[in-house]
Amino acid sequence: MRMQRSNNVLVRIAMLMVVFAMAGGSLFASVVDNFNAYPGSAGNGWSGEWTASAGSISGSVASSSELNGNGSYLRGTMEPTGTQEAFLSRTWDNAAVNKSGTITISWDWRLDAALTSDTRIQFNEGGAANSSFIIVAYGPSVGGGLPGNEFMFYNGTQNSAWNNANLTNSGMQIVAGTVYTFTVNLDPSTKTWTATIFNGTDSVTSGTLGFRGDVSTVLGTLNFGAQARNTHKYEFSMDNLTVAIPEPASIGLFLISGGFIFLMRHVR
Ligand SMILES: [Ca+2]
Repeated sequence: MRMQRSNNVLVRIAMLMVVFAMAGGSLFASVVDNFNAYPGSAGNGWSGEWTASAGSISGSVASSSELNGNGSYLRGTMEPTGTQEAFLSRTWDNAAVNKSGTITISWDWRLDAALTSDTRIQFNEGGAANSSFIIVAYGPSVGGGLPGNEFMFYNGTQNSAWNNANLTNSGMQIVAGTVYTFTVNLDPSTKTWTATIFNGTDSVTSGTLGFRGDVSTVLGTLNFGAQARNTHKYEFSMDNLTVAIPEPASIGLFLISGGFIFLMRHVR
């Protein structure tokens, strides 16, 4: 009799583990691009390949001068003309995302040639007006009271209108050749975000910032781009792009731990 109960317990544990594994396969995994291929294809959590917007943009997989020893990476060049905004964009499969949970996006990035005076670079998620996070930086002489060669966080008011006054200095300078690790946390439930930038030695962390757009469900589209008032070349490298949604994993752990408590109570 005792042996039979133990067997039942083992079966229940096995069933719980199967449920956990199934959930892990469809909902709990991080979406990662290690740039072993470019522009990539749909699958592994991505809705499609990398796409290029306006401007002359090229991207290719490179392997020498790795970023943080993470193997092959994306080497990108953009040459926007006039006031064009040039972007490389990729969208993760948002259908499986817990839309009320916190989404953590991280990537390694390097500027491969100093920014020219009136070039602006930008990282963001979403469309222009319905962006969640926005990080920007200008070349050395931008004017308007904005700092040159420094990353800035956009503290949006969730009303979609662009306002330079919403830019807050990060305190992190851009130096060509340095590898930076960005970590961005999106909280769609409060339409807020935070970010950390690490340059291999020092890190800066933002306070709580607002989304630009009034969006409680993010689009899942990541944009890495540049804008120039004249034709300027912008060269960068990127690797280790990860989109992580931790809440479902926590729910899984909760379920499995709850299951064990249930089993322990019934095994006695
Ligand atoms: Ca890589």
